Amino acid sequence: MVKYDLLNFTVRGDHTGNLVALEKGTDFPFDIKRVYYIWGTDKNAIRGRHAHRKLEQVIVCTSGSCDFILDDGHERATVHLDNPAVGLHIKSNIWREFTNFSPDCVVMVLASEHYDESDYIRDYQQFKMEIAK
Ligand code: T46
Repeated sequence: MVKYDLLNFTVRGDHTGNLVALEKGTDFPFDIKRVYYIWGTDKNAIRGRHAHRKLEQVIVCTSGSCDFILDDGHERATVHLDNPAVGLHIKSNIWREFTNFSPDCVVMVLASEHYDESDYIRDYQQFKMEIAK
């Protein structure tokens, strides 16, 4: 089984709408050092195609939907994200691709580290080699 978690955030909602607050220590599995978001992606584009050596991330589809394909080198799992109150928690050494973007899709990512290209494994054979060590 590919290891990942789906975090159900507490929603503070009333008749005017909904709010999710994520606070260090109480609602979140790590200290957030970076936030980025992705939108305006073609439906069939495939993003990702890499793994991280150290980085942990929580991925939230704040609008619309998309599919994350996770691969631990042995098995694959597809996670459909379409709920802003759910976060996909991915730890290190998981190959990820994401696709099937709805036109209104906005993917927000909360990351445990600053951006560091040397943390990326962008070649699948290299990924297989590193996890076999
Ligand atoms: C991930 C998935 C879910 C930066 O300069 N700073 C940043 O913090 C990030 C994330 C990217 N970049 C630059 C690097 C590339 O020149 O932005 C460009 C696009 O990045 P990339 O091709 O890595 O984007 P995705 O959507 O394939 O992957 C991103 C994250 O990089 C990755 O960590 O897990 O989103």
